[in-house]
Amino acid sequence: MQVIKYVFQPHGDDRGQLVALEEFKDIPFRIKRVYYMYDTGEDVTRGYHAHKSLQQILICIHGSCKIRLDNGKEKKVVPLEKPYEGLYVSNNMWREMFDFSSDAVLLVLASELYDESDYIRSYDDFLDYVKKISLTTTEEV
Ligand code: T46
Repeated sequence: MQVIKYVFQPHGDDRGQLVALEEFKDIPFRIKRVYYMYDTGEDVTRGYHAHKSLQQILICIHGSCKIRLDNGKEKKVVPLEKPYEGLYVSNNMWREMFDFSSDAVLLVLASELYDESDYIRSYDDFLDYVKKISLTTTEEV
């Protein structure tokens, strides 16, 4: 599994740091939605789902957390601990966010508006879905 982590270029000067993100330039999709989570309990795990279409960039702009990515065949844990790093999370990828520091703020840039029908919330359904997709793709080749 290929993990895509963007390292953004901060505009730093003696006042501090500023990171600017533009769609199709720094972010590989049109940004239709932004949300963030904070005050996450340190023993809490969020996520436990995949998306059929949604692409996202996750940036831990304060504190730290970890993201578990799972494509149905392979799992990887990616730490996010720098405000200038963004993790690309594609569609068809199971994700779990955990190990939040008490001061963590996890910002998410999303390619689509909120749509509950895009979620796959059962892990068994996710495994069936990715299996079906890979069969369809193989047949098309
Ligand atoms: C994802 C990970 C990284 C909304 O009303 N609008 C929104 O845009 C979002 C994201 C959530 N909500 C509501 C739906 C739930 O009642 O906020 C509540 C918490 O959402 P959820 O339980 O889906 O949160 P997470 O942390 O499990 O997952 C979220 C995103 O939903 C998901 O797309 O990839 O963060």
